[in-house]
Amino acid sequence: MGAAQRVARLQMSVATPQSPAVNLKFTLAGIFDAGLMVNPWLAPSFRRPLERRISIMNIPQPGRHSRRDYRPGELLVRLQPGAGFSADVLDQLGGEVLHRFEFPTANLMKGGEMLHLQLPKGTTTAEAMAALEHDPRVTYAAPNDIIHVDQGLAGKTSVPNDLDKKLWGLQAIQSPAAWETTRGSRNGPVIAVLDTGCDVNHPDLRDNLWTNPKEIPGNGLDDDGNGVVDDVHGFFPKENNGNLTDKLGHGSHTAGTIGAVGNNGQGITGINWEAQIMPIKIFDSQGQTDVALIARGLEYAARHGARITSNSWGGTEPNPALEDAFKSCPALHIAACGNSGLDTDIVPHYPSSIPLANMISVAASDRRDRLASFSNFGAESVDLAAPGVDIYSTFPKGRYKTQSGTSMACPHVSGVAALIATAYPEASHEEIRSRLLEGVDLSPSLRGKVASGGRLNAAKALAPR
Ligand SMILES: [Ca+2]
Ligand SMILES: [Ca+2]
Ligand SMILES: [Ca+2]
Repeated sequence: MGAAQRVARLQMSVATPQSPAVNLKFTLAGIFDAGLMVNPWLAPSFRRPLERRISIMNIPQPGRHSRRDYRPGELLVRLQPGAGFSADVLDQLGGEVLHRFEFPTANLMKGGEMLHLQLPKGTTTAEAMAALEHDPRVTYAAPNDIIHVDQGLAGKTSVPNDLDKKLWGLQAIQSPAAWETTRGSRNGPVIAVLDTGCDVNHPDLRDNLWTNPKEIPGNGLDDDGNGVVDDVHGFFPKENNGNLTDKLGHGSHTAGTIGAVGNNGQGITGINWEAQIMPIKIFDSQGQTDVALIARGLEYAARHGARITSNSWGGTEPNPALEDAFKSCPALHIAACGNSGLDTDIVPHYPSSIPLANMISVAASDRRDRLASFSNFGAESVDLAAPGVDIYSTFPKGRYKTQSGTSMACPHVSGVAALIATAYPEASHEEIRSRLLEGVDLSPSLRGKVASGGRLNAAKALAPR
């Protein structure tokens, strides 16, 4: 079965805390829903998932999945180095170039160009892939996988009176001690959050958003000439504008953990009291994205100086264009490792399993520093754990909400990475990585499950060395 014939099947769900019995059920459902052919103890070559599956990293909810496909009639093509833009290839296929990726770094330029193509009517993606499979001018031709967000069940809806108790994750990672070194900065690192958007008017978020200084809001014009209309605080690649409306809430929640405004007398504080969060709305308001939109988002992040990207989503099927886009964005990438309860050393998960020096994969832990029952793990492919159970954070329309998932663990690490980059602006990716991984609190439950054997500790990560 060729890649083009594989069925794309993608979902996202928002989690609610579950009893162990329910969690087991969800884990099993996740395995079956992931389409694994055989049990996970067989050799890797027999373990290939039948279906593409990309989900926002909350706990999977059975029965909420929607069957998806790649975008019909579209193609992501990487040309061979030196081929340049090959008119021949396009002449052969027909169709048009929807986007020619231009990352500011040399990575893609070392290879040939990466193009997003619309094929002519009557030509299927599978036919085009077959035609290019052995073409010497082409490195790969990949389908533009659709990724679907499924909101799933809501978390706890009650807003507690004692917010400090709800923010157990920030206490567990010793944020108060870390804040003696730095509380973040509005001139600090730009943190791109690739997610469902952001409530840019939320009183606990609006002051901590990155701002494009030369873009005038709401005039329908691209004032700064970067090719995107009204991109004041971030980017919505589907519409090529700055509309970040977050109907699903997932992106507002992850942004709040990284950098809800601290010490402003309301709501919560993020790990960064002050921050520059750049929401990149890769998922549209119907909960869909695809590899081309994700790559556009990473291209934007790279071109606008993002130091860190936070990725609370993923799937099990590799796509060469997705890997290229992460390679070509020079930021430090933090990614959730997934919620299927699986070993990603055996069943890789993307983007978290992309083998890059600047990729950090995050599992979820609970209040007792145990691996969360839903969390993926991997002694080699997952770097560390962070709080991901019952995480309280910002939600659209000025609200707050408790949610669980590796989606919630990932922004804890992104937030601490931002604190490190604020306190030590010259720190390399390698230094930030080693501070994060060597600074964990070791936990017996996490030994052999994540490479560092421990759970994030902000204070240790920031300690002078
Ligand atoms: Ca613009
Ligand atoms: Ca404008
Ligand atoms: Ca606040």
